[in-house]
Amino acid sequence: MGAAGLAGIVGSSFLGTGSLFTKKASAMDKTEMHHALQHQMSQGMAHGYDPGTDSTPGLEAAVKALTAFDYGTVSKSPDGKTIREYHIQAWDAEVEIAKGIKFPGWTFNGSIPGPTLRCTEGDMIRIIFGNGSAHPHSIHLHGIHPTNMDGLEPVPTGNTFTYEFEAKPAGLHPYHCHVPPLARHIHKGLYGHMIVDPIKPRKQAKEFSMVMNGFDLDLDGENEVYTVNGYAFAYQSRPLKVRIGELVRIYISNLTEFDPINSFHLHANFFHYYPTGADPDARPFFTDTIMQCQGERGIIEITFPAAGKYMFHAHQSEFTELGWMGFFEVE
Ligand SMILES: [Cu+2]
Repeated sequence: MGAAGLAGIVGSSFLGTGSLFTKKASAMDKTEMHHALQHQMSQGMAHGYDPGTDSTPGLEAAVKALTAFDYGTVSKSPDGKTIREYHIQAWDAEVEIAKGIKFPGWTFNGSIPGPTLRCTEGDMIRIIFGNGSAHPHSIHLHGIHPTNMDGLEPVPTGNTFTYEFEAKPAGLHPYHCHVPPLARHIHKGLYGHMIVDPIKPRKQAKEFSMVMNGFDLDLDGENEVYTVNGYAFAYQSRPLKVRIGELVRIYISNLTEFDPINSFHLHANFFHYYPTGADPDARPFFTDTIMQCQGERGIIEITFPAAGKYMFHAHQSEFTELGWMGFFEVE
């Protein structure tokens, strides 16, 4: 489809003046967009960042997604178990994925990624799912549960379905729509995190949730923009502020469609990595780079030895230049 396809399909979603994407959408092709994103990255690297001036809705959403944990509405069952009830709606929405670029998404609760559900191993989970999208969808959760709660059954437009199961095992589990064609339903934005805390709590830490993803704007089966939590260079504009010596824990997954892997690389430091996080006593990897296939996830634990700005990004250089890069600011 090339340039004509991009202009036709994406054209209406460029925002216009005030951004790097000031050219008329009809005149912009994929090469130009790549150059604009690369320019944005190099500007940020050369001149630092200015948290005061950049506050688009997309950026704010990506910052919020780092620490927005939905514990549900809590009640107790007659036998004393904790019941957590969550409400998730699917609807179609344009979401801002980079400065000046909007994506015609299919969303859970209006954002890409959807909400980060959080609970403790053994809790009784109830997810009331309503489909307000124009297409049939479902919620397929990773984890151990009955097969009739596995989210393979499409929920038609206007219908609801209640998923009920016990949360297990501990760890980080992705959820996503499982209606065919799968690549399309997932890539449009229907995915998110469920964190199942172990019964014996992990060590106290400053915690962040990061979903690595990509956006194919011209529907050619390749991503044009890569992000964490849905907005290109979000944490270049807003570095993650942490303290020297503080334990930093990151729940990170790869829900990038169309590329076989994604990765996380940290500069000037090493971290511990627990794949899936299901065994809190597992011996972690000690490294500065991990990679994940689509659907893989894990828990990263970092402590920073000294003050400074520590860059982190995908180690695929292309992803880095197209939006997947940020900083920890250690004070
Ligand atoms: Cu779907």
